[in-house]
Amino acid sequence: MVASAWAHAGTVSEAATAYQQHCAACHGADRLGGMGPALLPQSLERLKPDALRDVLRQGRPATQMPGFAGQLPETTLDQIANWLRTAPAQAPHWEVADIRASRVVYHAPGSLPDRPAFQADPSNLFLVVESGTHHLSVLDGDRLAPIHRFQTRFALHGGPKFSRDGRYVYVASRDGWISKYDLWNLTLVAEIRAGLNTRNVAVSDDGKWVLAGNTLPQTMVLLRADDLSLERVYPVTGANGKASRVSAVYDAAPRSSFIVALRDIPEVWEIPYATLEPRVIALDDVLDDFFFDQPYRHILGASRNGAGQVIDLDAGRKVADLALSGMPHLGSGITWRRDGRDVMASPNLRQGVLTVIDMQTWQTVATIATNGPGFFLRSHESTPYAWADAMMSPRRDTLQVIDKQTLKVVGSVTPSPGRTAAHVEFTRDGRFALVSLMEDDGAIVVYDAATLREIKRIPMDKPVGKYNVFNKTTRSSGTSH
Ligand code: DHE
Repeated sequence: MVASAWAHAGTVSEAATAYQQHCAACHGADRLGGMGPALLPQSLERLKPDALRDVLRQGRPATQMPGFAGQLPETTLDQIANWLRTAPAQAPHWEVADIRASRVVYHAPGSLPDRPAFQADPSNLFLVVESGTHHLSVLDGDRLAPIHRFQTRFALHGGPKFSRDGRYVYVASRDGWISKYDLWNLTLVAEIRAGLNTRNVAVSDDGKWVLAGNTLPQTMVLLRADDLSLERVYPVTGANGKASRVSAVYDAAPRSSFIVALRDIPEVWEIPYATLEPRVIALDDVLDDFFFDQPYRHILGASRNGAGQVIDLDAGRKVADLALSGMPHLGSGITWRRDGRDVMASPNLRQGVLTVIDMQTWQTVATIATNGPGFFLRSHESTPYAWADAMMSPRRDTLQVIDKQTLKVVGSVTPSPGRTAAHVEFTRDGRFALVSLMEDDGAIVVYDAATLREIKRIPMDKPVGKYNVFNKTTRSSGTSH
């Protein structure tokens, strides 16, 4: 062995030993997580190298994570940070028995009252994901005031998914935990860890099933919606025998099926509620980002290099190409009616544009220049405007307001200069627009949707997304589903 390889081996074993001494009690001897989150390369993908070193040195405020600066030498902390980015010697696995053993039932089905425990209109509640110290807040959408706050698992991602009556909500953490809350009783009902790294979750419109899509392991996990018990694990392997990570799972209510987008193989899967057996649709290209038309007949998809295509799910094939550039974020697209035709608009993660597409001809109707690349786009049936952020750009503090008829920018709001503002959701009646000020001492900033005047601020801990029960359960065309 050459000298550098000896040195590397020594470093690895020192880091591993330090991990077992100082970290394993909370994060698990196998790094799969415990009281603290999993520390696998996939779990740390989104944390910049400096941010990881800072957490090791200074800890995480308002959590059990202590800082090790002064307690461990700087070199050891750097070694641990590097070592955590490498795959464990034993490939992590998460089998049926692990999933089953992880399940916790806090309230058995049928054991809680069937009526809301509060005065607020249950259909105009908002759920806000606060990513700072990992909480969910429940807002009364009429009084625009919080009524409850829950601790959640580490790093929720993706939209919460509601049962049709709005009573239950299902959320997924990046660490693979699926949690079910009863919003009428304001309590956690059950939890299960479906994977080690999870993309998102979908709930069947008939209220029976919850489907989680994983990147680690490469599986989909079907749960019973009532108590989150495990029904089935689907290994995700393509016709060519190659395994794939899941990009996302969606509930296609009008088709009574789930649709599964895959990350590494050119296939889309449809899983009808009736059979629960996947129907595989072969594609020319892998899709990374997707949008469904309202009937869920078509998928508008884009690969990471920006190539766009339209898939007809009934025919099971591509029916059109889309003229897209940059990195369109079709998943955040919305639709509305303009001059008697349905149009779809999508933000772009790389370019300061919104692309507007005719849903009949699949041609681009307009390209609207914005302040910069953005993540989310939102509207509501009762407002003439769509709201777009520019959170991937230096103008991340400003949202622009676009007239859905003229396709012109007609206004803007800057809740706090220099501080990131993004993700809008409207009240049930579309009168107010709630914007996230995504900072540690952030807020939900409420605007009058007609005058763009600020109405109030509700302090929150790094709020990311917010979700209105009525808009979600009625599948408003101005929001995500
Ligand atoms: Fe998301 C939804 C993918 C990074 C906040 N994001 C989704 C969905 C997908 C997705 C497929 C739809 C799932 C659903 O709602 O069920 N997101 C991705 C990525 O591939 C990407 C770019 C990289 C990654 O590591 O996953 C990514 N997402 C982010 C962020 O950095 C954001 C801004 C902060 C965060 O918390 O991670 C972020 N994503 C969100 C939010 C939604 C979301 C708030 C739900 C939007 C909604 O309104 O429904």
